[in-house]
Amino acid sequence: MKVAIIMGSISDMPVMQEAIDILKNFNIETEVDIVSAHRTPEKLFDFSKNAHTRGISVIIAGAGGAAHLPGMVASMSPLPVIGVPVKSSNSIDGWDSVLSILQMPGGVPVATVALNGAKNAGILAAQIIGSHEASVLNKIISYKEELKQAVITASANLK
Ligand code: RP5
Repeated sequence: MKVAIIMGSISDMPVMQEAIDILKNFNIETEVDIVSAHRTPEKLFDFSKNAHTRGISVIIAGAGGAAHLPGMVASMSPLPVIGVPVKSSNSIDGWDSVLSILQMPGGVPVATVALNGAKNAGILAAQIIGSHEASVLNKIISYKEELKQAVITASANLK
């Protein structure tokens, strides 16, 4: 079971790296590539139509600005697509990225995370895989326990 992490531009990599890192933590194999909806449309079609034949089970797609990548992938792939709106340097506070990924038409869902929320995209992808793979599910359970313990420790340190 592999997670594909694609992004519209190499300029998205600093944000998308967080998804790669967290998936490594969970020992989930990743495939990373740049696929631009506007600059490499043929590659977008090829990737979207074939990803499910290559052992990929979840796709994380990040893009900024007129962020059509996640939605177009979702239009052609039967796999779940998680969209990461990236705040690009010339963006209008990131609203362009958020709205163009979030506001999908009925029938073609993209699970949209927060602006620059690549870490949560990685966790969500792991949870999807964990729903039918016990070893990954156990790692998610431990991860949530660590989050809880961090809050308990921070709270205790205030006293
Ligand atoms: C989008 O345009 C990319 O996803 C990126 O967030 C944004 C800017 O791309 P570059 O001009 O930096 O390549 O397609």
